[in-house]
Amino acid sequence: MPGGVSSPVRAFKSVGGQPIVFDRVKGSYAWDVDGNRFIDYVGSWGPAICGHSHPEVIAALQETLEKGTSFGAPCELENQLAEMVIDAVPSVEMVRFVNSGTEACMAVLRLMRAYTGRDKVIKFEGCYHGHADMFLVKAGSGVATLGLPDSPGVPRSTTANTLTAPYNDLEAVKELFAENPDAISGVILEPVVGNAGFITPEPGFLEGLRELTKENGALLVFDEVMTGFRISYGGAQSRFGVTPDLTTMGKVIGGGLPVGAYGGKAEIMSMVAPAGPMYQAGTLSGNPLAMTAGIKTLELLKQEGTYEKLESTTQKLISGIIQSAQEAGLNITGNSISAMFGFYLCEGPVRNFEDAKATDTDKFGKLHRAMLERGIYLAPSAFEAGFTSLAHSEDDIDATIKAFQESFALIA
Ligand code: HOZ
Repeated sequence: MPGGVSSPVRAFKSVGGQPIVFDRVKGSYAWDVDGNRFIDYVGSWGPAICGHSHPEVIAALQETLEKGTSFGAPCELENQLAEMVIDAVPSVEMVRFVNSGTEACMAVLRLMRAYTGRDKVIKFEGCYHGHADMFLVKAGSGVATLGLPDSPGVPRSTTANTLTAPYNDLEAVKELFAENPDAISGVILEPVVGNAGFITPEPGFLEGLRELTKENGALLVFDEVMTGFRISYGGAQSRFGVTPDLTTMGKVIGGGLPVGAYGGKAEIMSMVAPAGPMYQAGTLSGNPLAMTAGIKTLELLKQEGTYEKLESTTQKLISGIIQSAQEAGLNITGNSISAMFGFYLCEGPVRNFEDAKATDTDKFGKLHRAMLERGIYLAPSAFEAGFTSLAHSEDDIDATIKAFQESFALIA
């Protein structure tokens, strides 16, 4: 396997040392093959919002498993999950299930172009929308983590249609629209950035994009692969009160199994085959096991008080992290929303990817190692958000803050 892994960030290249090889996960914990236990803040990169291997999710999966692993035909479970997504996410009137966030973003891009008849797209520096050719321009996640220039193998003719702007910069977006009249299909963004660390939208940014796209006959697309059902039950669009035309999802809606989805206004989604001419298909799409895990996860999240609990757990954690770093005399800036958090070892503020790059990545590598030695598993990159879950207890958070205190003191 290239780099010994199935996805680049996992190789620990930017933090040094050897990757931890997991054996099993449960609740807020992961155990490695040597039997060491870690409090996990990666949560399988987002899906494990109810905690790993939740007993109700496992029981539901066992029941579905008895009926088979794949149908390759419509199943009732797809209808159930589709209804839940449509009820929860303001922009979604129709939804198509796929198998990953990358696939969802790849399809939504085709849909943006098909619907508008325009080829160009605006994305933001440091945002990551999966590994489709057109998105591998100033991308976040593994591309940022490994400091890679834009990937070889991506034709220049493809990325010529990808325009980029700094996050939180409405003026830059205005200029791109002015320079490319009637050519831009839409603007796609992570409404809260989780692939360049953790960057929140400034007041008016999302609203401004909504207005600008409308004025220019372009679509607004929220990539809620990370934020969907995490920032709130209805995602970032619900939390910030800005409704895009289209939305991509993944992670939480699969409850730990491979699922992605894209959805939006019925008029636009009706372009998708076989309702319309825009082609997109998939053998395992709508897979019964994946639908089951998604349905059960959303049912658990819908229970009263879940998001309040996630918010307070995460706030306690990030406050503890910031305080511990400051006590050690380190520069730090950090933030959390609901069950998502992040910090940068720099003075801040961090408004965009350029600011994020000021973080001390060498120090982060040392911190990562020190935390591992204390039984805490953080994302092995300074440019990935952290994730909490309903399973993270007060004791877990206290133990984590204590580990941060010791680790910051060590690296200061
Ligand atoms: N690109 C995802 C994180 N932003 C997944 C990384 C992984 O699974 O290794």
